[in-house]
Amino acid sequence: SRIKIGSLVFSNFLKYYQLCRSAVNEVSTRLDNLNTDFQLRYEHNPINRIDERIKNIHSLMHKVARKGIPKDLDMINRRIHDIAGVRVIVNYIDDVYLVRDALLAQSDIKLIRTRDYIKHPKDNGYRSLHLVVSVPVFQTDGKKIALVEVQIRTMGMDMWASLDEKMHYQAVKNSQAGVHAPELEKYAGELNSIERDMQTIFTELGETD
Ligand code: 0O2
Repeated sequence: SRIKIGSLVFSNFLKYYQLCRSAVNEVSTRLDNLNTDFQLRYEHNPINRIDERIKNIHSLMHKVARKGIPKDLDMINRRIHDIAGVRVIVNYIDDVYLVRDALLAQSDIKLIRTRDYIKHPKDNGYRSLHLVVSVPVFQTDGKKIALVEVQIRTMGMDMWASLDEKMHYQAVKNSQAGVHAPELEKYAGELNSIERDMQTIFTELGETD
């Protein structure tokens, strides 16, 4: 039980990861329930897909080193908020904020931080709404509070982000960073414009129902 990752005791680390896993399950279940409820009440599913992920230890340690964070669970917990991650892919742009509001309306979920890369896209064209929320998790020894990063984005934003990620990975492998960056930035804008037009049609159809 004294096996260590750097200076972190492995068994403590496992417990921490288990807390993050439970927090992801908690948030994901709540989102799934909200989606079903939206369907029953308004005949509209805002959520297309939910992806869950726990940051792997390699990428966590990379981030810890990059940010110069001491290898201490308390410090890691305080400074890194995306170990537990839930990505919500929604159908239309307005659904991003519909899902955000419905989640934050739950009295035991607290908003810790918002980064709205939809209202303020990154220079490369990346769009997505990032929330860090705290959520209660019930363990055998009582209630714990855990942080979860919730990324909410449309299908177009998600398609763009996955291509961007793949290109980034390829570029690192072939040392060709940024070759397609201008095209990608242009496509991000075009996708956004198409999704805004689709939103307009969807809203109009709803008004004439
Ligand atoms: P992975 O593999 O998804 O975990 P912070 O330290 O949290 O204050 P950080 O980490 O830059 O600052 O947080 P931010 O801006 O909220 O974004 C972190 C995550 O958003 C990334 O996680 C990506 O998932 C996603 N993301 C942000 N910018 C981009 C981008 O330009 N392109 C793509 N494809 N995704 C982006 P990780 O940790 O990088 O990776």
